[in-house]
Amino acid sequence: MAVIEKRSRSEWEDLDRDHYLHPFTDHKDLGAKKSRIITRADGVYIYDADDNKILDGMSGLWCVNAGYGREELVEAAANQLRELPYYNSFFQCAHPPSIELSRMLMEITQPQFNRVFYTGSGSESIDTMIRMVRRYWDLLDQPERQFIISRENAYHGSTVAGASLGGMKPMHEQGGTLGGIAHIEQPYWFGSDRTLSPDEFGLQTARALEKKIEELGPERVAAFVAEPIQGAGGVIIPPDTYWPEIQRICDDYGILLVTDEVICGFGRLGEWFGADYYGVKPDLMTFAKGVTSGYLPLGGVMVGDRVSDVLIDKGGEFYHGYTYSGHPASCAVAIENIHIMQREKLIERVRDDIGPYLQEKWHTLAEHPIVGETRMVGLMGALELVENKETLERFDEDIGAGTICRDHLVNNGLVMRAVGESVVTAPPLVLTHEEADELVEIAWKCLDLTQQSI
Ligand code: PXG
Repeated sequence: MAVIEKRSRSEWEDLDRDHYLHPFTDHKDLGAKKSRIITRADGVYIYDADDNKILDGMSGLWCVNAGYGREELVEAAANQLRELPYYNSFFQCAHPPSIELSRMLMEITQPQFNRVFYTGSGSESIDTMIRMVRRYWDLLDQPERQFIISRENAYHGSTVAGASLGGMKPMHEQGGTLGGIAHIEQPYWFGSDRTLSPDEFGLQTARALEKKIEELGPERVAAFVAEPIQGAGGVIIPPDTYWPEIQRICDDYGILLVTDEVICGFGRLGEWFGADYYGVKPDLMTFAKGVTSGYLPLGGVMVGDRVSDVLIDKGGEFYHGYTYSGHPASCAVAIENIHIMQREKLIERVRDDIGPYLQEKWHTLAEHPIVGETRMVGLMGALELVENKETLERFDEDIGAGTICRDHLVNNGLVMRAVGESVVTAPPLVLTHEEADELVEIAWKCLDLTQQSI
């Protein structure tokens, strides 16, 4: 059965260092420190090559929503690979898994969504969405509507289009960016000077969209794209006033509203999608990650009637698609993953049970001397590390407080992610109460260790 050699931890580390270029990694640094080799996983736990058991407070990379060790998903993939491992959906072909998944997605999305385009990842979904948005306005004889507005510190993937649309400056500086993209301020109240109330700040940052539209010229703006809650940017939860005002502005100017649901979709916030949580009505939604709980790669774009009607009625052939658009095994896994979420009521569980439970525990961390703020919606949260709890003054960036804390966490059996001076979490939706207790206990202990080591 085994197709992979058995090797010692140090053999894996050496081969890894010598041959494998990792995503978002400084390889000189990695060569000195070596990778943590993860060998297996079950439930909410991962295990490394020394068999250390680690609670995965990040669901892999915000994706293993249904948890590890799901035989149903393994079976779904294996059965489909036996039946039909691959066929494309170009040239008037389709197969049952991709069609059935499309039908199911209609059921769990808002009523304006009746069609879906598949991709292999979140980045490809973003590229697809950008091409669709621009094509839509072309077909409406408004080709000058090219500008897509997104936000500073947003993350929308790392293809050229994804990196350009995202608001991560260090990414813009590597490899160049696309034109026709503009960024506005993010609704990050804690990161502001906090002279406004969160509600006032929410309105002000939403109105930055209106300002930007006016500055660019309303006739040149195609769409606004945003994560309902920014994930990789540090779990930036917008004030309650933010999204209703964004919806109003998009409606007033007639521009398309796109929510990037790559992290917020598939139950993370206790609703199927982030747009449902915030009560907004997007024209398009990009998704990936949680659609298969990460077991196989799959992404896509939900295309609302407003856009699909124009693309279909006026557009003719759309020259766009990927070899793995609607891959049969990925779609079969997605179907079973959605069944699991429905059968086990995972969304209701996040909304009414484990979500409120973990949130309450998480907020107890706000009492720690180096924590300035805790925040969490559904099972997606952050805490802000501060040097001075009274003034909320942050640690000097050069200290790397977030990374120090993250290293203590993983050495003590918990994965969370450092984003600057904050630490973020997004555990699997199957987290139990006991596991939530464990997560918060380890977090407290590691905040102590961080305080001592700074
Ligand atoms: N949009 C959003 C909102 C994302 O979070 C993408 C698009 C791109 O998806 P792909 O599948 O192309 O990676 C993402 C991905 C992190 C981290 O460190 C976050 C992501 C990817 C890798 C690392 O938080 N999000």
